[in-house]
Amino acid sequence: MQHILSENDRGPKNSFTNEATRMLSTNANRASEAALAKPQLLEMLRRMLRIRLFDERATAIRARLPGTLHNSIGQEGEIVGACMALRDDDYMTGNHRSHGHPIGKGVQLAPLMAELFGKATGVCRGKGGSMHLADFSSGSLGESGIVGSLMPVAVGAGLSARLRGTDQVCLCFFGDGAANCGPFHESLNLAAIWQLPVVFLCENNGYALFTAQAQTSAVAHVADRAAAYDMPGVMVDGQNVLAVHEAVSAAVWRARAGSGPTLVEAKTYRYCEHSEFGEAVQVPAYRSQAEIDSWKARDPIAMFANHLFDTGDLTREQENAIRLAIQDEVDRAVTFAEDSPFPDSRALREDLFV
Ligand SMILES: Cc1ncc(C[n+]2csc(CCOP(=O)(O)OP(=O)(O)O)c2C)c(N)n1
Ligand SMILES: [Mg+2]
Repeated sequence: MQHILSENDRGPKNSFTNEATRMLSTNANRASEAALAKPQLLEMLRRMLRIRLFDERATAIRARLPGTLHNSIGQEGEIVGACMALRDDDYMTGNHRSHGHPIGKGVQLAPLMAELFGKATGVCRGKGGSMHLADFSSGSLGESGIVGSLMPVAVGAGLSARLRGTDQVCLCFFGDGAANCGPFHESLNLAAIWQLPVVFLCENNGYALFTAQAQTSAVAHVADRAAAYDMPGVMVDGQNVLAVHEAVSAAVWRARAGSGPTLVEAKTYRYCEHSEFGEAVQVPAYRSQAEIDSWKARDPIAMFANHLFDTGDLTREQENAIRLAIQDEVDRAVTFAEDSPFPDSRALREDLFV
């Protein structure tokens, strides 16, 4: 088992703190930069901003969208760092926090927003909504409201690649809460036994709903569980997009080479509440403002932009121009969704397996 963080830097058991992950940043920046050219670095920034601005807008208009939605604001670094370690023809599975993953994988904003509106022009023709969307054309195999349910699907995608003789890899996103569900154990075990090309990426944002990970896990770190499945377990600072890219690139390379799965745990944080409803929902006091502020002080987008300012790869004017262009993309996505029709009732029985 490999830990990027040393024993001392990982913090005491049962303490979820960003202190533990701070050490990683400097070295990871250097190593990952060596592999990334400037256009890729700027694309990383673009994709992180796309997730942030898309989810901010979706959250702002949540009352107009059917059902609830779960945003990924604060988690953009781990999503983009992981997705950009993939090839376009690789696969990806997600969960209920469901917009960032497809955006990271390259899904267009307009059909994604239309899906949230339930419109016929959506990626699933309006039948998936926020939580159950997929876009096979980009390798996004699905998002799902049933916690842990897509982990076996990721294993199946890995098995499919093996049987078809391709060198495709499947990246499997799941939360710290899902790590306590049966499908986590079954999926890691089977992927390890068959040495399948799957990268398990735990987005450890510290909480499942209102419950801290420390209260529900016997071990302090999800990555520690890799030992039980005889696969590498790697912890990484999820707020550092380059660190995540480096860790997941190594895991993807290993999977593609036929050496089997890896468990990567990205320590991250969600800024907003678990989910967004149209109406006010009573939230118990389960975390402090000081904790939220400490994570916001290490915002993945701001940290990466500052890094690019330092290296001379980006100016503040360029960052502003990128931000405005993406804001425009989001505006156009909302207009596209608003102007699109709802699915025809005759389409109700299409796309179903009966
Ligand atoms: C099988 C199952 N059990 C419980 C739930 C209720 N539920 C929805 S989201 C959630 C928390 C998931 O936490 P985590 O996996 O850490 O993801 P996060 O929301 O933190 O991104 C729970 C318990 C569910 N949807 N499915
Ligand atoms: Mg969580």
